[in-house]
Amino acid sequence: MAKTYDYLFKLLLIGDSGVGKTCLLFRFSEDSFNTTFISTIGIDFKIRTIELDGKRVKLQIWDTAGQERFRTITTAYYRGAMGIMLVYDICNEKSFENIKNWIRNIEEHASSDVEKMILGNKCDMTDRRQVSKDRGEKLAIDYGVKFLETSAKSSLNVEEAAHQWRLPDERLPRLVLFWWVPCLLDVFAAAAAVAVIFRGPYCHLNIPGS
Ligand SMILES: Nc1nc2c(ncn2[C@@H]2O[C@H](COP(=O)(O)OP(=O)(O)O)[C@@H](O)[C@H]2O)c(=O)[nH]1
Ligand SMILES: [Mg+2]
Repeated sequence: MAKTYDYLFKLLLIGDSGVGKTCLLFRFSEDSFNTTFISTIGIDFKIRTIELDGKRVKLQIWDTAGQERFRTITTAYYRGAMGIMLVYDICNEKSFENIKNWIRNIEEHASSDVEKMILGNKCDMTDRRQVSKDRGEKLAIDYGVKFLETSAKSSLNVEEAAHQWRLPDERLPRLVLFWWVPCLLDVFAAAAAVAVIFRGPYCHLNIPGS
């Protein structure tokens, strides 16, 4: 069967328990918000194909099965991830403070070039807000990552969050710039091998006193 996408992009949701990760996942994949199903079920991932820079990108979004409650997110969860959405709840100061700890956890377990984005969720609950948008933005600037305030309930910025990722191609120029280095090393190695085979080792050297 023909491939129906150009890229497969593995995204993860990370953050304290109760910040709305599972709701964001459902909002994004099924455009629904349901308050009853949540917390208990252990979903692995959901898939949706979107268009990004004219390419069909199959987003595979992984949600934790509640392991974050016990801080037992391991390397296995991070394996192969290209992007991580770090979520806090704007009505929960502690979940915001913990973003730093989650970033540390990512640095320990995930690949170093994984892209990150911070999401301040539940921004529909303005009357219960504890973390200002400015603080969220400042934290994201400190870590050099993107930032959005979202609401899985009202659906604000959920689509935007899914469309903010850079495709692997856009990271390519660095590779293209240095592709010739290994080629050059190969040429040197081949030349050395030819010299050794045809002339014998060191035969061209004039060793004084010999
Ligand atoms: N008002 C509001 N409530 C939300 C939002 N997202 C999630 N919730 C509620 O927050 C609670 C925890 O959500 P859940 O997705 O299970 O959080 P998780 O533990 O991070 O997966 C549930 O009661 C949701 O109904 C949101 O954007 N706005
Ligand atoms: Mg959950």
